[in-house]
Amino acid sequence: MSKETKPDGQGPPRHDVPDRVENVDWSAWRADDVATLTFVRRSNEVLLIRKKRGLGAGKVNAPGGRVEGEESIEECAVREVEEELHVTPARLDRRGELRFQFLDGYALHVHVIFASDHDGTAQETDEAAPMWTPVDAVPYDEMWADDRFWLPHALAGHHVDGRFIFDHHDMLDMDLRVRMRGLEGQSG
Ligand code: 6U4
Repeated sequence: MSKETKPDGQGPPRHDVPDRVENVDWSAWRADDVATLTFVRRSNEVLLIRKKRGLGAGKVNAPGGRVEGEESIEECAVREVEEELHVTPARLDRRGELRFQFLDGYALHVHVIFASDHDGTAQETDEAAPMWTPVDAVPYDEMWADDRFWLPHALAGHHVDGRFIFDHHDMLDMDLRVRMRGLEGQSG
């Protein structure tokens, strides 16, 4: 068995990884993994999870995970919500992109998906416990540090584009752009 350890965001810092967003060459940036986060909506609630294993275990997040093989972003979103909660999300809408650079070299590109419909009843699995949560009571203190900055905009229907530097679970720096809903067609 190979002892090679791949970066996973939780390793020791590498000295060649910038700790400021502005010092990353984003045009050359390549993600080690592409992943989805899927927010299923039902009236004024959103379906969150208490994550039980993997990156961010113990935290509250949306269901999601890494893209596998040749599947599309939407196929990944549906598969991950089905695997984690036995719910099939429907009427998917891409709501943003998040680029995470960890100091150990790990780079993760996350697509934020919203689902305005779903099929099935959320059930606890080995991976996650479901939490239907009022949108005005999202427990940001129990989530990844970046979520409090971009998720309120995404919940309001806006498109988010975020870049973040993390040292393990600590957010060191970020750059967030929000495209307001309704302004897409405007120029100037
Ligand atoms: P495997 O082992 O591949 O099944 P998988 O569920 O695919 O695991 P996982 O759990 O290792 O992936 O972690 C990827 C998930 O973690 C993605 O859904 C995005 C989420 N995630 C990672 N960093 C995050 C951050 N800073 N903020 C956030 N979600 C993050 O909101």
